[in-house]
Amino acid sequence: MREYHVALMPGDGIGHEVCPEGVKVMAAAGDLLGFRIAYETFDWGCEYYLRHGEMMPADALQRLQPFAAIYFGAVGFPTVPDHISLHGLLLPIRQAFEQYANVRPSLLLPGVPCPLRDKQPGDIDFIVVRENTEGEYAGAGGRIHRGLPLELAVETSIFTREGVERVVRFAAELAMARPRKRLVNVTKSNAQRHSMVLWDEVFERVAAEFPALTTERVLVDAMAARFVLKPESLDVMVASNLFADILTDLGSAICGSMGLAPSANINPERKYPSLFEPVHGSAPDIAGRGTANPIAAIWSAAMMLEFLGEKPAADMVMDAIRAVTSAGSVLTPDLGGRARTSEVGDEVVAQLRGLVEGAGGSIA
Ligand code: GGG
Repeated sequence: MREYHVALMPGDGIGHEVCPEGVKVMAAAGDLLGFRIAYETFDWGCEYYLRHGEMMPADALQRLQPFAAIYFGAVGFPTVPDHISLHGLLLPIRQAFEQYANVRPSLLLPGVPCPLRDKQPGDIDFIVVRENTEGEYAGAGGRIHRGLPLELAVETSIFTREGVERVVRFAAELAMARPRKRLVNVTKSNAQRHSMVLWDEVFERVAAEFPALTTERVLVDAMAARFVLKPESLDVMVASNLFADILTDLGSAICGSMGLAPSANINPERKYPSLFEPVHGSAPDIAGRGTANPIAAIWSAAMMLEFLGEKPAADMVMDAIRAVTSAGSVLTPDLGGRARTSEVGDEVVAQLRGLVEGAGGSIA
């Protein structure tokens, strides 16, 4: 039997509620399709920080390095400043493990009410590739004269030629693998005349290597409007760390819920483990109630299965998710339902089993 070793990091808040559902679904897929995932769980996050004064131990990266992948929940806790938790846990992992391509799909699933008028399932089907190791999240800067009237803070965005080139190439290859083969470069190079002009130049040079691609350059503000006005025109986009983070929250909103947005933080060279997590945060307002939508985490698990080489299982999990949203009878409150987090996970598993039985027991 094929076996994969995965680091399980639920993190904070609803991470503890949605990750078990992803684990449950992956176990069921493994039983049906002949693979097994062995987990080691790490309790790093804000509660660890409150006990130890650090979000994860000093040797965390060495301990994570041997795993095939990392399955992550969420980070953030009301009594820990967000910049401490994000810069203490997720960002060091993304940066040290060169997870430079953050793949964030937006798909309008069947049965999910769309806040945009007249949109049908499939009308929204795009992927944002977010530069994930530098840009506005590089962490370069500082504060001086704290508390004084002349207090000053500097936060410098870092854009390197190599950093831009590798993420644009990844996005171009991803777009080439999709039927429409369309790639939009999203920047703000009219205002940011140094870093984003470099980005645009690199984009043009890399895109020229892919003559079959249709490319476009759109400013990020115009792209925000296009998400709402014409999302069906979008296929693959590539954008900086901050711009893509903002756009993808909008992407999940137009697809009906933050609870439906998955992501993969990929090190394409596979030199380091990649990390899979829902886009949503720890949601302290609903944490502990058992009502968080686990679909984003389950979909992120499907992305992990595909990355591990289990594409039939990944496809089957996606079909099961579609069956659950389409039926509409077991949905969490964010989608207008009354189901609990674990009931949605159980329903995805039931649909998985149904799909295999429907195929006469042989999907591989
Ligand atoms: N599961 C993702 C998560 O916890 N996100 C919290 C957050 O603030 N993320 C910012 C980011 O992804 O850069």
